[in-house]
Amino acid sequence: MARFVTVAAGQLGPIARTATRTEVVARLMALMREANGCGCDLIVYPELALTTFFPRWYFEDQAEIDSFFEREMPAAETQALFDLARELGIGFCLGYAELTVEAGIVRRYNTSILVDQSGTITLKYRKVHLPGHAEHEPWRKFQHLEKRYFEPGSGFDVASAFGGVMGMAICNDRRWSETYRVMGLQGVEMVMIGYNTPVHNPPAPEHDDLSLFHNHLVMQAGAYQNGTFVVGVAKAGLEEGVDHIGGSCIIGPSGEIIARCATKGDEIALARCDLDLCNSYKRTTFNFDVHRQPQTYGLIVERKGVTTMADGAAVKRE
Ligand code: CDT
Repeated sequence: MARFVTVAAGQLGPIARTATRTEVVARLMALMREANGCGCDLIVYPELALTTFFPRWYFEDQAEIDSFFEREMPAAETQALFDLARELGIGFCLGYAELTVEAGIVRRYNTSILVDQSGTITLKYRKVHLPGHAEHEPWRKFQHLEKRYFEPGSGFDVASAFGGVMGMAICNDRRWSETYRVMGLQGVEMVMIGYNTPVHNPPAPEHDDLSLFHNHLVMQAGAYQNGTFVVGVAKAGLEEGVDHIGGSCIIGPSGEIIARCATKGDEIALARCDLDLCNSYKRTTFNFDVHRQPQTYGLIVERKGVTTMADGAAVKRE
């Protein structure tokens, strides 16, 4: 019996700083209804999908920072999305800023959840690779303060859901091959990735013209090298003066893009994914059991940064 998941990439256009949660949830619900009308089982939304991408600003007032965070999921404003999912029988993957208290300590994560067709959270993921910087850097046209506002999560779990093995990553995670391989080693068949990617990267403006190419490059490689579908979903367009890439797409285990959004606004792209197409890759070229040589990969977990050999002595590269 073939295992099909019809999935929608639920791309969002810009969210203004003044937009309320209720207004944003109404946009998410409109996309959900459209996906449901097209026969989708699942819709994937972007990273931090409930607010504007606030790490672009340096804030000193913690209360102002915390206004972008959710203390409960669902909460009063997000309950309607869960209710609609249950009513329609459609699942969703949603990114948001999570504030939680663990052993009396306040923690803040950049989080994504997978919700099944009954409206139940089946998997939670907290972003591991937090890009940007922790201190205010006024020379930049805009900030990228994820290292200040969030702490890193701790793993890439997968869950059995929608008839397959499902996993999540968030934005910058998609650039790291380790992200996909850790889930690949757990047999992942669909990786859902929301993102907010400014076209301009202040420390490396020479990459700006390549930002859309790099977006597809890393997700297509991750899909092929692990024999998995990847669903990459942008919050796109000109948000509070900062232009963000679109390029939301669904990628098959061949590494090919099989569906993509055409605009930088609210839009769905969808594909009927036969999860058994993963098998051909997982059983041949990327049969990990047969071909991997983990005894030679020790440096990947032992060493964080680059160390070079200069004059026979190990030198850490800055
Ligand atoms: N949101 C996010 O992770 N954005 C980063 C921007 C990188 S430049 C600091 C990304 O990898 O797309």
